[in-house]
Amino acid sequence: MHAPAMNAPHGADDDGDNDHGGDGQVGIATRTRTRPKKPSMFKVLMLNDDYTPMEFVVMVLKRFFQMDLEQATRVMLHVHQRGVGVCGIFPYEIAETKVNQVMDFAQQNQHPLRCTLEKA
Ligand code: TYC
Repeated sequence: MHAPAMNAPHGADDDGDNDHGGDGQVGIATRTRTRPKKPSMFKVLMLNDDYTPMEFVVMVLKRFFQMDLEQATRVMLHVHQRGVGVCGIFPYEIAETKVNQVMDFAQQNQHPLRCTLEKA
């Protein structure tokens, strides 16, 4: 979806001199957003590898994505079988934080587990 351009007042004459209408009066854009723009969402994806223990992946999904044992096991097996799976969908900064937390935790435990972001 394309958001309407902000700060382009009606009557702009596009001749680049900022005096919309050519009458010599210079103005500034005054329109502001009333509704906050909803943040774009990002999928956090877990990637399969041959070495990370299944139990570790389940622990990660429980710890960082608030899944219960059953959910975490289902997602882990999906990733194991299909190569990639969605852990959750979040605003960018939260998604990025989760990826960093998972990568740090995997590294601390010397597992090659990887996690990435993708625009939802
Ligand atoms: N494939 C791993 C194994 O057989 C388990 C695994 C599942 C690893 C999911 C990573 O994201 C992953 N031990």
